[in-house]
Amino acid sequence: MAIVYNKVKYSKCGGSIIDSTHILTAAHCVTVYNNITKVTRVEPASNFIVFTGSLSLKTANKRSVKEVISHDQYSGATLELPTRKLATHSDKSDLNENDIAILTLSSPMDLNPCELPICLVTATSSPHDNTWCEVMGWGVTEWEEPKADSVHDSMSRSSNLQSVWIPIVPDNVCRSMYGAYVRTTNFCAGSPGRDSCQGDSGGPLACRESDGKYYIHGIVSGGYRCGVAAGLYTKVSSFIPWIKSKINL
Ligand code: 4AZ
Repeated sequence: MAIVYNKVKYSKCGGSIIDSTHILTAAHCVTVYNNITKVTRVEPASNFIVFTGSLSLKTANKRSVKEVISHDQYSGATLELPTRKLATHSDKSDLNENDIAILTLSSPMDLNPCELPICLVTATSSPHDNTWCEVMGWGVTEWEEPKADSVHDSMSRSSNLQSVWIPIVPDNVCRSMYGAYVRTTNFCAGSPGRDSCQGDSGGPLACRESDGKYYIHGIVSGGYRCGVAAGLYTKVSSFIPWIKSKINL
């Protein structure tokens, strides 16, 4: 588990250590969307610091980033659509397609017991409906209306890692909440009161498999507010070929 800190926006996202030099996160954590030009731009590596190796932000190791690899089909544009809402609500929420990115660290970690990689799922392993998985992050514990420039630093956020077990929501139920934004490459998880929230984006939804190991099935992507419905997650199994095309695992 890692924190992806943007020192230009003063915003924080989660990330997952997948090997000694790579952090898996969300594309919306590493891109800026210009609603005038309608262009999504990947931010420079120098904007980011990755924190690892500690449950507390205060004692974490800080690492610089050499390269930002964001999915080139990431549709940041969906962030601005009027349909950005829960199907049954009129308010807006974050709904992104191909919301996945990889950060390459400037130098490798030595993979001590506090900085171990999480197992990646295989391309054919979908999360199982109604099973429970763990989502974690340093995000807020209560929804706050986003500020104009999406700077979240003044929000009440935890300096210690938080986690909660949440259920994988079947696609038909997810679709009744988020409509056409539910693709084959994302899924819903969570229930009222059990959810991720702002600042958790990019972090892992990890499921314990029958071998006793934790596998990353989801990346926190967005959803309608926090704790009222389910959240939306990037389905990691859909992006295994993409990940392998970008880095040697
Ligand atoms: C966000 O804005 C966000 N309840 C993350 C997760 C969820 C909603 C919003 C899911 O980063």
